[in-house]
This record gives sequence, C-alpha cells and structure tokens, in this order.
Amino acid sequence: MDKSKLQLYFIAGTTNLGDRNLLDVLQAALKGGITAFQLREKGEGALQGDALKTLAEQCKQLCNEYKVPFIVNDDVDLAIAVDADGVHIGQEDGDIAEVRKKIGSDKILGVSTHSVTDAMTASDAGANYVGVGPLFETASKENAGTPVGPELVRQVVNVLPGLPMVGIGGITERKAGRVIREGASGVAVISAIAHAKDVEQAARAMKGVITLASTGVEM
Ligand code: TZP
Ligand code: MG
Repeated sequence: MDKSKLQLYFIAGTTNLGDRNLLDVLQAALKGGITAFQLREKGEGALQGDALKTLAEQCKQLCNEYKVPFIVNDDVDLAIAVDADGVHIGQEDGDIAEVRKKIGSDKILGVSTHSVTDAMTASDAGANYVGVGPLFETASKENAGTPVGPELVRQVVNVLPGLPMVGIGGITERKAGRVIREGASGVAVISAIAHAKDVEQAARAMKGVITLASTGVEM
C-alpha cells in the first residue's frame, strides 16, 4: 500500500467522543489533513447492527470525498458489507491469513502488533501495514498492555524495512516527531485529535509535525 496514506491515521468511534458527533469530528479531522480513518466502535454504548452500518456508510462517504481510506476495526463482515477500503484486526481477532482470504487482495489489511515477532507474522500472513504499540501510556484502550516504547518502531523497521507501519498509543503532537524519526510511516491517534478543543487545528498541527519530521520541510 501507499505508505503516505498512513502519515496521520485517525481512529475513533462514538464512545470516544463524549457529546461530540462522530461525523462532525471526522469532517473537521479530514479538513485538517488526516490521511486515513478507522471506525473503531467499541465499549459501553457502542452502536450495533443497522445503526452501526449506517454510521459506517456515512463515514465512508465522507472519507471518499477527501480521498482518504476508510478502514473498519475488527468487524470483517461490516467492512465487506459497506465496501470499506480495508479492515484492521488485533492479535485476538482471528487468523490473519483467513481475514485476508475473506476480504480479497484488493482491500487494505492492517494488524495490531506488540513485538517484532508479531509484525513478522502479520507481514507473512498478508498484512498491508502494521500498527505497533502501545508506544506510550494510553487511556483510550482498555487492557492496552504495558507500553512497548518508541524504540520498538525502529526495531520493526530494521527487520521489515518495506512494511508500512504506524506507531500507536499515547501519541501527542509533542511525541509524533520522535515516532516518525524512529522510522514509522505515520502515527495513529485517537485522543490527540478526538479530544482536542479544535479538532481541525489539532489535525493540521500534527500533520505539520509529521511532515517536518519525515521531510525536514516546515509546513
Ligand atoms: N491500540 C493500541 S493503543 C490504542 C489502540 C487502539 C489507543 C490509542 O489511542 P490514543 O488516545 O491515541 O492513545
Ligand atoms: Mg480488535
């Protein structure tokens, strides 16, 4: 896949947003320059069934308008039903090669990893990209596990230099540059964008940090 699509990967579901409307937040984030979006509808009060499908379709349409890939977390059947651009699964979400078979070769498959071994397994099984983390402490995921530290990004890049990869977990505007300099294709964030006072501005600022760290060009 095109690594540049992973530069600023925004993840959200309705349960991450308090009173905010997901489509409003997504639109602001898209205006601010996110390069990928993952619908991750989890936890207490998460939408299900038709309500979730409708939301996914709306997210997909918005993402299409901005030519940003729309990825569904966990739910392979939902991803297929709404013809999402891809699906993202964790270590516990089933066999990676089976999911690849189910979605076909044209769709993006992302896999969460916590070690170099995980990343090698995911790559061999047909992942287009991996998430590596949690790099730092995060309040956005229950049982996220002990932070692996940004050094793991470099270790994964050294072993799998061609594999697109995003760092995830506790990444703020201040920490994003470090993650990119370790060799990540981009950063995946929930709270740095979803909880920002000004979502569009937060996305724009983060994108600037990432561009500067990866190219040396100030935006
Ligand atoms: N997977 C590992 S950490 C995490 C996920 C989904 C949560 C990331 O959220 P935040 O707010 O950017 O730390
Ligand atoms: Mg999962």
